Amino acid sequence: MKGTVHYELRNNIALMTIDNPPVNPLSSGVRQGLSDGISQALADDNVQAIVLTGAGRAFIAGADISEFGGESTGPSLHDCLNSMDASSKPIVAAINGTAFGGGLEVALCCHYRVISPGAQVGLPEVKLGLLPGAGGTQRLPRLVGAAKALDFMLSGDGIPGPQAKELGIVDEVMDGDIVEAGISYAQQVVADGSKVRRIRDEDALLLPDRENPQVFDNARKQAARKMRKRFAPEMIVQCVEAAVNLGDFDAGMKVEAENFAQCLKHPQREALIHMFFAEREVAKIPDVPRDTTLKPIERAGVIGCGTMGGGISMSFLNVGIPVTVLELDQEALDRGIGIIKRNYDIQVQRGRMSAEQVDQRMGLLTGTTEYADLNTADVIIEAVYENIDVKVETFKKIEAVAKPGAILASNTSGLDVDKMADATSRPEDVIGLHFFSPANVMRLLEVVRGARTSKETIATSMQLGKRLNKIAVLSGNAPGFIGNRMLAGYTRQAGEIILQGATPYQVDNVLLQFGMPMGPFQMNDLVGLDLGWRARKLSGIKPEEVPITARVADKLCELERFGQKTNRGFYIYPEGSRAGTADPEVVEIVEQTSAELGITRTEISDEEVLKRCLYPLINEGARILEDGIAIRPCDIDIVYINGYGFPEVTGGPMFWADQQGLDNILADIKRFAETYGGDAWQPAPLLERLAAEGKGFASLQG
Ligand code: 3H9
Repeated sequence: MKGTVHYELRNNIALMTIDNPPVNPLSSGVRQGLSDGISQALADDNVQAIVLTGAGRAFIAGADISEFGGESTGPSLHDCLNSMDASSKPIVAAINGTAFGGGLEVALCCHYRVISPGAQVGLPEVKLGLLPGAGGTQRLPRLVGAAKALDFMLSGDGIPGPQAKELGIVDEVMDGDIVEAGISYAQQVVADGSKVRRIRDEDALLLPDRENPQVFDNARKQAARKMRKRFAPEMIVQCVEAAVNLGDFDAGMKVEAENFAQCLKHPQREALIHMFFAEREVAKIPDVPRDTTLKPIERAGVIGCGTMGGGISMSFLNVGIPVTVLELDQEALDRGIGIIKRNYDIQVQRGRMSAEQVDQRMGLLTGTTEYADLNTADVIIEAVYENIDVKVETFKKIEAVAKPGAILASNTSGLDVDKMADATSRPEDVIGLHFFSPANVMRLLEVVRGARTSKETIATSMQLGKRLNKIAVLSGNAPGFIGNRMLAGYTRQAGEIILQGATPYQVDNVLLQFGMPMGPFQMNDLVGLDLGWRARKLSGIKPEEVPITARVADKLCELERFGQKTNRGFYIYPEGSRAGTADPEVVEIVEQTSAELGITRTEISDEEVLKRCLYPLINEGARILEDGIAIRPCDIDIVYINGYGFPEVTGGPMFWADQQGLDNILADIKRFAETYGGDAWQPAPLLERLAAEGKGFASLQG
């Protein structure tokens, strides 16, 4: 059994300390310990009250997530909670650290709660596709009212002790040793007559909500806005409705149990729990030990203050790391710094930052046009034009000024990091740090290891990602790394499909319905169709050599339809709007292009559109695994969800592929190869092997 609960007597108080490192989830041993401890305390006449606390940094992090979907042993959590709730001796929760999910629900079964100021409480189940299923949906509304309870459960965010007191979740915030504070609180309860306060018996705050169905309408609207396509939010709202309208606690608990069971068996729950563990797994690099020495990062240098350089600088400033940003001339520097300031000012207008915070962040920023000014930086990231010769020259300049041991990083989105390392005499310090645009917003950071990058440089870069509030994934050094290499097949298929019979609007719509934040053609309009068009013109490529999938975009550019920036691209954008409308003229251009290429247009089903766009991601993902570019399938899932908007509720492309069945995917790929030919549909050997063995990508996870 995993975990335990220590039991000791402190005069007339039984102190129970949950011990299941590192964060005390409610694993089988903890449930057993809770159950035994309560029985022991109730049977001992010397015990007048019980104090429950956690060892280490957490009170209880919730149910043991790794037990979901499998067999569980030991007493059920509900049995433990019922015996606590029914206890004739008062129980005080001394919340020393994180009390999340089932952990907070345990505290709500205690009769009183005291908390350290720095401890957090939260019901984050919704983020895992679940609902608070240990009485949380029934007890919290009784404690704080339906509206606040819904807000708390639908956001899933934690709040610190003082806010928990303000909301009414805890009785006292207590400084100092929280265990001592809990014991003296319990002694006071005993001195006051040992009153036992059971939340289940209270309904004063529920009654007004019975006349106010608006509370639930609002919650549903909030969920639809913030958690598109999620299953759990509606389940939570229904539970709170039951708490309010049924009045009877046990009847409400029945609804909670039914809805929890529905969440538990829903594919979203499995996918989101996969994401939870994947986010932690990607930090583990098999050949880079956890205790690898980290280089201190106290100051950053950024080369280039355009869109990427500016966003990267903001990422550092946002976490208090001073930045020196370099531009070629004063005008470009002033413009870039002006944009950073404007971006912060917008945050102030939206109420997300104060003017003082902006001043403080801007105070950490220094502009320069001299490479020599980068000589104090612990990490220097170049964000110059995406061309290997330009990058190599930049690395020579960086090397000349960087202090010994500084990390020399490139923000390239797919170029050869080793070539840049070769330009220096210290390849062990060179690494790729691929931020995604807008760099101050997007969570993904692809960390690209070169052939000679040192373990210290890798470990420090992964840690730096965490410090910048990003999720860092390690990639090998191969063209396009993980994300952009996979993307190539996706965009190519989208381009081919519209020439074969679909419209750009059908393709975008299919992907939107799947849960992507935008379709490939909306994405093209956002990025700007002119980028590729101009690059092709500059390269002197002949019109007949332009890839067929770029022909429509190039024709749109000839009409000065560059995308959102000119209010016209694949879509028409009313002035000032980012929501485009379909344009029959574009459909005509697409049809005309098909005719010019001699392609007969036929109807393509939505199902085929989806498969043809997504399967190249999976097939290429398999190759990336075979080549050792990504360490694990879950690393690819994290990249695609956090960098490319792949819907989180699917668990990422590789997890989703397993759920579809690799044999089914392989059969479709073979069918597409027969119908459409070309090398695009060559199945990856790994995909063939796993399908033949009846396995999924998860079998590689180790
Ligand atoms: C629930 O409670 C359902 C109930 O309502 C109803 C039941 C009937 N279980 O994040 P960290 C592991 S649902 C198992 O790096 P931090 C984690 O995988 C649950 N394992 O630390 C990692 O392992 P490893 C609702 C868990 O300090 C290690 O602990 N609760 C659990 O940055 C350290 O984690 C939640 O959703 C768990 N519950 O953050 C809370 N939690 O070292 C989920 C963590 O092998 N947890 N682990 O990679 C968290 O949000 C954060 O872990 C926490 C600590 C804030 C607690």
